[in-house]
Amino acid sequence: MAGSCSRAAAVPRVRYHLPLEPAGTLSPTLAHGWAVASQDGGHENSQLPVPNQFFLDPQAVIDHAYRSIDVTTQTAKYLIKVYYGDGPRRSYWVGCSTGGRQGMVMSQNFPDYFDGIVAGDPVYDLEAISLTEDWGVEQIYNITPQPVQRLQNGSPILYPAFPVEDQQLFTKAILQACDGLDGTVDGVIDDLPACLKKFNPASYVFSDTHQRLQCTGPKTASCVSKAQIDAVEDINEGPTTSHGQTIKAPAGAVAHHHVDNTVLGYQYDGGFMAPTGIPSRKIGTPTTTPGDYALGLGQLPYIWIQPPDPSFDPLTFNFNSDLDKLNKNSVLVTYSTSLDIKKFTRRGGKIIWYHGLSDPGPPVLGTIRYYTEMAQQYGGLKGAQTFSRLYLVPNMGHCSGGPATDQFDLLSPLVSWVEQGAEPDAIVASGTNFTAADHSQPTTMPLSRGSAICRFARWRSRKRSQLHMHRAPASRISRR
Ligand SMILES: [Ca+2]
Repeated sequence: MAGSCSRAAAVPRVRYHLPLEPAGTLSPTLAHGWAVASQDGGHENSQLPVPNQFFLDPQAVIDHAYRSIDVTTQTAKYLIKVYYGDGPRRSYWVGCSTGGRQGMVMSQNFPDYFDGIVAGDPVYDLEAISLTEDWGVEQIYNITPQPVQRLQNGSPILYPAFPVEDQQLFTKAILQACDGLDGTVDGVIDDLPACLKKFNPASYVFSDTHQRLQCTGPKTASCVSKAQIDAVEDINEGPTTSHGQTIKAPAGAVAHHHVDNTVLGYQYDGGFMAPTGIPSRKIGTPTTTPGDYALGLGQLPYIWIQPPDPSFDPLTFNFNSDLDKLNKNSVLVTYSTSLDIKKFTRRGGKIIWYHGLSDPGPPVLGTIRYYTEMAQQYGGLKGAQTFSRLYLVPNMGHCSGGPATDQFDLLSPLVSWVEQGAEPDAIVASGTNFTAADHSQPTTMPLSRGSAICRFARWRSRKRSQLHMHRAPASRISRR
């Protein structure tokens, strides 16, 4: 993932109407006439024996944190000036994942480089996200039947803990409970706040079979075990000590004017247990290890425990006794978790975040928390919306994927906002990944759909997994 999603775009003078393209991809492309630059974060994983090995090189960490973006941006602007005889009048950043984090770095630390920024599914606190991912995989590992199978490289196969039939049962339950709450049974939960008040996997009773999702006796094909539900609930809640105390990722506590660094869990959503949700990163498949094993888990031994110990098995990280080993200061975190973007906003900068509600990597609640706390610095949501937006995409996985309307263009509305003052509202989106298998009662809904993604309104934090969203007016949504 390192650097692979990052994109920098600098625009000389010309604007074009852009076709819809998948979220998180380079949009628009060179074919649309933009001057575009992209970079690799300062290293190529393919050239390293172990991808996370670059974390052992302090300069490589700085390059990955911010310097590669700085140098690339300056170089791109220089080349534009040389080629066109004049520098760009406007410059824009579009990125997802690491690219989303880098967009936030630009708003906080290089506020005069870009006029507009699109930051998707940002991994803005890598240490916290690494701990969330490690915690999640440990929950699945702990219920995997022994002996745990391993690939030749030692990576574990955890799929037997939660096979696809059980994943589908869980998805059936949450969709049966929540899909229709928004008025349309279509496999998408558009009213997640209402869903979260209603859906409790441990007590859910299927309306068609009148059986519980959680087995009341031995495990059968029509229920999932208490151990499986407990694991899912722990993944939802996020890391805690054995006394139930939440955990803070310490590197985030030294950033300038930093966001709350409590480590978060994953929101229940329609795509939570879809293949692109939790299964892709915490469970894996019969032949592949969970995706997080090479991502957040793989980072722990190289950067998040100090001193680094490449031989450390991240599945043995103890959320009680190992907390004092955590890295307390890393530019990877301190350069992207500041709430202070005043220099960016004072010169008219606009920033749009988006995040998949079923992202199994960086928890969507982290982006919501950042946005909410950032807004508090600017007079609340109303003040923040003079220069920013946050869009939450139901069912969408990390940057794209899942039974979701994951194809949309946020750059065009951003450009219109920066250059014409046209404030963005509901965004038209489409998707083609809808399948009957993700739905409790197969309907005649088409597999390709259009919808709208909505402006975020507010988050109530009585519980870590509660949120509220502004819903777009129905008249603006055209389903097809
Ligand atoms: Ca629905």
